[in-house]
Amino acid sequence: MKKIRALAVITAFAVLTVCGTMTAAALTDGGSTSPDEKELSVIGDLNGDGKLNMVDYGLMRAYLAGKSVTIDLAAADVDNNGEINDGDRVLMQAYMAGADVELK
Ligand SMILES: [Ca+2]
Ligand SMILES: [Ca+2]
Repeated sequence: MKKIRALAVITAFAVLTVCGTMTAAALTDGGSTSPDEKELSVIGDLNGDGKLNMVDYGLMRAYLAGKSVTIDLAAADVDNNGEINDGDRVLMQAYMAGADVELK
């Protein structure tokens, strides 16, 4: 019996830990802001909600895949080379991962 109870406690702890981590991750993702934000147009803010996050990255991927999505084309050109391509997507990804990259 003791073994079973110990297993139940460990399982409960594991579930709580996973749930807690997921909640923290969701909160962090939703509230992410960048010190480089500009007032009028946030670079990389493809959906115009004022933040650059996974939603924008998802839109970028969809756009590059040729899907019909509405994005802010000026904000999508994060390396400011005049075109929107995989380089911009990679830069967005690196930026969100916390890499020391500059969005223009
Ligand atoms: Ca956004
Ligand atoms: Ca570009």
